[in-house]
Parts: sequence; C-alpha cells; structure tokens
Amino acid sequence: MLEILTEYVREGVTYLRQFNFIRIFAHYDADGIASAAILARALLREGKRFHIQFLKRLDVDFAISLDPSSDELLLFADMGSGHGDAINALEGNVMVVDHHYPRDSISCLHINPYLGGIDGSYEISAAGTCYLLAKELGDNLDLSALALVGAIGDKQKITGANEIIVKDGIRKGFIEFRGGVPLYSMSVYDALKLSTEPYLGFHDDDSLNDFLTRLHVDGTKHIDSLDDGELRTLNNAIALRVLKMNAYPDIMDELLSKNYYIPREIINNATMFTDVLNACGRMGLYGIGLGLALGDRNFLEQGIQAFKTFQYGVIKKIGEVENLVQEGTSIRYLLLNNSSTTGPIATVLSRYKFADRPFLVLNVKKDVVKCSIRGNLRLVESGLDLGLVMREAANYVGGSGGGHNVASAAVFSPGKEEEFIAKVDELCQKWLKSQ
Ligand SMILES: [Mn+2]
Repeated sequence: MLEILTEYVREGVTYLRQFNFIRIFAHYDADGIASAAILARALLREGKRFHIQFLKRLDVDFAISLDPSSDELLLFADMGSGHGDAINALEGNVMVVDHHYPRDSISCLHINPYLGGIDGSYEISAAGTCYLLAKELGDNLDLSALALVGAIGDKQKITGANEIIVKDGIRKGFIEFRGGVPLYSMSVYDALKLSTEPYLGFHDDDSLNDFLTRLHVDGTKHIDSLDDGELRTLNNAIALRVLKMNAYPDIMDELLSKNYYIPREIINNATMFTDVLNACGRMGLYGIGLGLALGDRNFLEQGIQAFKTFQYGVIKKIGEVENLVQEGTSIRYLLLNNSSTTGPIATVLSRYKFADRPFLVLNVKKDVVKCSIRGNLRLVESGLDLGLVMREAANYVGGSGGGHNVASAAVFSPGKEEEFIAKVDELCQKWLKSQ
C-alpha cells in the first residue's frame, strides 16, 4: 500500500542528498516536533547540517521573508500542503513533507500520503511520512517510535501505513504494545487527574478519592507498579466512566489499541511522551520538546513540569467551560474570551462530551479571534470536511482557515463571531444534509 508514496519518498531522498544544509520548518504540535526530531536524527547520521524552526502557521509574508541561499534546502514538515500560496511564493529549493490534505497545487517536491492514495488524517502523520524518508535515507528504524508519537499526537489510528511503521518498531524492539487504557507513568492519582486521553472529568479531589476508594486502588501507587488485577479494575472503571459521558462511540476501542511503550526514548510511555511534547509546543517551549525528542535527558525535568502545568490548565479550563456550550443547528460551540488554549479544549470536549456533532471553540482575543473545530471519523465518513468548512467560513469574514477534514482552525478579526458561527453552522448542515 506504500508503493506510490515510496516513489515520492525516494525522489525526496535523492533531492535531499544534494544538500549539506537543510532548514527545517515544522508545525509546533507533537507531530511537528516528532517530525523535526526524526529529520534531525536522520540528518545527523548522514553528517548533514541543519537548522530547525517551529511555526504556528505559515503565510505568504513569512515565506517571502525567508530569502534562502541557493545551496540550502528549505524543508517544511507537518505544514505546507494547505499553504500553496506561501510555498509557491518561496524562491529557492523547497520540499514539503506533510499529511494535511493537499488542497493547492504546489510547485516544489511535495511528499504527502494523499498523493499516494493514503488517508493522511487517520493512517499516517507527518512524523510517519518523515520516518519513511528517514528509513529510505539510512538505518533509522529506531525513529519508528517517534513516528508513533506523531500518530498518537494527531489522534490517528494504528492501521494502514501507521500499522506498517509500528510493526517496524515492534520487530526491532523500539516499540512495545502494552494493551489496556493508556495512562501516564506517574501516581495513579495524578495520572487520572491529568489525563485528557481518556478524559475522565475529575474536577475535584473528592470525586477522584471516592472513585479510587470504591475500586480499592491506592492512588499514591505508581501506575507502572500496579498488578494485573489492579490494572484490570482500573481499566474497567475507566471504560464505564467514559461510556457514560456521551463520548465518541468507538473511543474505548481506539484507546485500547494505543497503549504503547517506547523503551529507547527518554519517556518510555508513548502517550505521556506525546503529551509532554504537545505541552512543550503549546507553551512555546520548543527547545525543550525538541531536546527530549532528540534524546537529551537534561530537558526531562522541565518537560515534565511543563506537561503537568499544561494538562492541569486544560482540565481546569474544561471544568470551567463545559456548561457554557451552546447549540447551533448542526454544530455545538463555545465562545471564550482570552483563553490560554482552544485546540485542546475542542479536542477533549468533542471526543468525550459532545461527540455527535461538530464542535467549534472560538477564543476572542484583543486583535484576533482564534477558532478550532473538531469532528470524528463518523462525521467525516458522512461527508463532512471541516478543513473546507473553516476555510470557507474564515474567507467569508475576511480571515483565513483550513486543516484536516476532522480537525481544523481559523483566525479572523474580532467583531465577526456571530457571522462566523452562523456560516460554520450553515456549511456543516449543507455537508451533513447532502448525504
Ligand atoms: Mn500533523
């Protein structure tokens, strides 16, 4: 199934080998950080020099500001496929390695699973695509662990191309499948409190203490020290709690398929490693996230601290806003002011509390409104493309937007919130009705 994509990858490797200096631009989320780290580790082994910069978004002004020299390669990872205007405005040698739906034609070498007939939303991440490149470049099978991190970060399924990559890792001992619900490697108490995948909704200590007391599980124990019986009890209680929440119906199957360990990486728990990278990216601590993904233990303490702070902030915010959700005709939405995050809130609420309709979060800041929308596989299969919805709705109010069919984002100027919400609702209804 990777035949066509492999053709692109081979072409990419041939091109890459011509350069001794590669400027990597990567998206700032866990998949982007994993992508950059895969490229860095593979390039180091080839004796190539590189520079890495993380970006929240890509636009024409940024592209024009780059002014590359003729002997360097500009490599965009986990971004670019949806930004034809910016990529095509670039002078110089450019390569895009991305898994976002290629809406625009791009004038450079473009490695994207969709061009090889593979679903980039669910079956391979940017990190996975970078891994294929690394695997073609040299002996880099260990990097499959980071490809897995990218897939987990982007809420993908371990099927298709992802499954092939994970099998590489398992065969060589770089990845181990553990089974059960993925929980962070920390005390039971903290793991349940800080978990967003699964989201368990423990907003006060009493409810969490009650839960653990009823299960006869000691909350001070480390997750990785629980015996099989304790783990089974915990898994069953978590499944029951999640199923009572109006969660996405396939959520438990999805969770149970994703509890992996990556024994050679700095943080062995793949879910925890992913969320540490995500937190570092979201908090602007790119160097720490990248350092960890490159295997530097010096960043561990800061990374874990950032992760705890970030997870706690997300959980707390969800508790504050989950009763403020409003109903549209075919969507639900949340209007926030100056929230520190939008995407993670949208992800959790759309997966665990309001899974039957697209879920939109708007965050109104002083000069800009930032929006995230989330769907799920069932909505996508009914024909909904939220990347297109956000792009159209944002254009309608003079902003910009786009992304995956299942998760996308937009930005526009304050004052147009109601107009934007109505447009998103209308577009979603049109898509869902046409089925
Ligand atoms: Mn990605």
